[in-house]
Amino acid sequence: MNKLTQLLTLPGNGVHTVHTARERKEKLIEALFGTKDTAKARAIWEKNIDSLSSDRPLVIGIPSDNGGGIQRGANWGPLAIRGELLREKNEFLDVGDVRVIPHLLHDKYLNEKTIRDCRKALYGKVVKLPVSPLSIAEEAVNEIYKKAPEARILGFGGDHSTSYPLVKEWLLSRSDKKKAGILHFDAHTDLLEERLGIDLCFGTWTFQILKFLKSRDHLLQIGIRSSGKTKTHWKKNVGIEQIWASEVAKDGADKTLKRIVKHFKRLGVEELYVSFDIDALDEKFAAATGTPEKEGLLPTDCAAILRLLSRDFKITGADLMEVAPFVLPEGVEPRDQKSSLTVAGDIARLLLEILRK
Ligand SMILES: [Mn+2]
Repeated sequence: MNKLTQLLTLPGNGVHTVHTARERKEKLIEALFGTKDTAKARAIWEKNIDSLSSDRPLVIGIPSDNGGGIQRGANWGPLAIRGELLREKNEFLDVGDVRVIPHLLHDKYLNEKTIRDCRKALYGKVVKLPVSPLSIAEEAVNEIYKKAPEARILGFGGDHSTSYPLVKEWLLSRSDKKKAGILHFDAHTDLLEERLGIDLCFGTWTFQILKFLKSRDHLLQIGIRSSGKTKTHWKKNVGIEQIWASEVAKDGADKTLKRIVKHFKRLGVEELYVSFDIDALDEKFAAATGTPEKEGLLPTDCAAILRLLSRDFKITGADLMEVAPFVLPEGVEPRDQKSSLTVAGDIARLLLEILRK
């Protein structure tokens, strides 16, 4: 049996439910595979995975919000984003969702008995496969790069901790670390070393990814505006370059793009991974998320920057994180929640477009 079809499940099905969201799941399966029949869809999906290649971008969902901590709900992101994405025809292969046990985060936090019990529950027998969402994602993405080293993967989260396995495996699979850079869109730095004793969560994943980089300046953050520390602190003490949202508002997309290009070119970077936390956008466009923030980036600026960036760099990996479709923050109209999902769909389409180049 293919390892991937054990680790993953049908697109949109990674959140284990019996009846909840059944219609949405069925709709997605029908849109992707042309049938409502799960057995038939599964056969097509397994065949797709067997013949996996790098001729078109791959989509993977990691529907886990167990690494979140303010307002959960991003576990429904992969299902909702795909629903928006499929409103228009798109060229990608959907490899499915990581199978999520919602109480787990990473296998390193578990004892042997729990791992054994969960293996039985997930795989029907005790097999040597991971059981926590981040561990399953690491193994699945690693397997994809083994099968298709040139694969361009677009991951849908999940809280932002689900970027950790995607970015880590992307970096580990690059032969020349000097040429690999990360552009990280976010309102927050996610640069804590640990949060309440946990080293892999939405607030720490970026810090934990730094050790896999050639050097810390190979990661550039954009959209930052909600940080207890100043920009100078992050640069001086942590070695991270940032472009805050206020600078983008002042300088505009063109000048910002030039800064980004200059930063990466100086380092000899040729290839980029784009991690996009939806809260990088202003809360007017991204209300349906755990920590919406005012005075953020405009979707038009992000689109201009990313499209032009893909002329100068190969963009070979990307993700869209923290989309929480059912979350309605105080003071937000249900109408705006819906439009924020439309924006998330636009960003997903944009990321696919730049991966396709
Ligand atoms: Mn984040």
